[in-house]
Amino acid sequence: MPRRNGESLRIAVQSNGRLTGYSLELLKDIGLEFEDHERRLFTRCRNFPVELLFLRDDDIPEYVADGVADLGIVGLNVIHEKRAEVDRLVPLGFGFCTLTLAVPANASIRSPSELEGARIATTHPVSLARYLDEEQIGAEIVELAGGAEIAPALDVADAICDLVSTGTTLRIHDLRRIGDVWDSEAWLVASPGLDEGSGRSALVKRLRVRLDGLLTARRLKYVTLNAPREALPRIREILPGMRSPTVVPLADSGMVAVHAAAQEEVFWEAMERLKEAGATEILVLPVEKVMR
Ligand code: PRT
Ligand code: ZN
Repeated sequence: MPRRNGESLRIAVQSNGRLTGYSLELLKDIGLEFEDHERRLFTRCRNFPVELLFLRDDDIPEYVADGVADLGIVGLNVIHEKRAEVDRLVPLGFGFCTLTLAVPANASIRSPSELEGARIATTHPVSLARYLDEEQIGAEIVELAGGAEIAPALDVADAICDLVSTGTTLRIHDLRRIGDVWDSEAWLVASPGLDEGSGRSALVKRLRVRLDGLLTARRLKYVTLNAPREALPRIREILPGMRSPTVVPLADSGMVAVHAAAQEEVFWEAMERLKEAGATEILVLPVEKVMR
């Protein structure tokens, strides 16, 4: 790995997996320009003092905890599992999954409390052990490197504890969910050793402002419509998240154009109600960036 350039930030990203595409897109959306060189170990950003380090997701918490990387993008499940001492900065809105307990569909077990004495196959032994301890369930943990979903069919285990997102894998293997351990998503995490007031912590602050702007923008919609002036109170009831709209009189007497950012998703139902209230030419536009 190239020597560390003193004042540049190093961000650890999964090199090749479920989080990679989302992570790189996020970094590009907050203005970082880089080539990913098929995600070789290391790349430098062209327009910002940032270096990206491409790693297996399992290694990211430790690299960030040790300060080899200043920031990392990794699933909460891996942070729990590695018991890594990292600061959690921002949940990123992707990589959603749930660590779930499941049994063969025809098993008699209906709830986690009935797992007493059972063998549970998992790739998340630390998280499972903590859960069983908290719930006071005496079960045996069968630790696997992967493929927990086939363990019951091979009679290696009576139940599994694995990540689930769509539920397709459980269905394909004829497994039934009996309970959840916790929910996970990808987080931006930081090294606890990052000095306040140092050049690097100033860079982290800049990136966080951009990230907050991006994540806020994804929730915002920009709404424009024309309406009779007297319909304005009703329109504000239909779009409660609309803050201080701009209202401009139109040449047509009594009609106004309304422009506003709405803090919420604007669904078809809301648009239908706006139309009923007298609004026309209703446009709902995505917002790309925000800075307040
Ligand atoms: O090579 P490397 O070690 O970096 O990658 P990896 O193979 O360990 O991880 P990867 O790329 O599969 O997942 C990276 C992260 O994505 C995980 O740590 C989670 O935070 C998150 N994530 C989100 C998931 C899933 N959804 C997920 N469904 N990780 C794994 N799965 C697996 C699950 O283990 C099961 O085998 O997908 C299967 C179930 O999916 P469904 O959709 O059929 O329910
Ligand atoms: Zn992994």
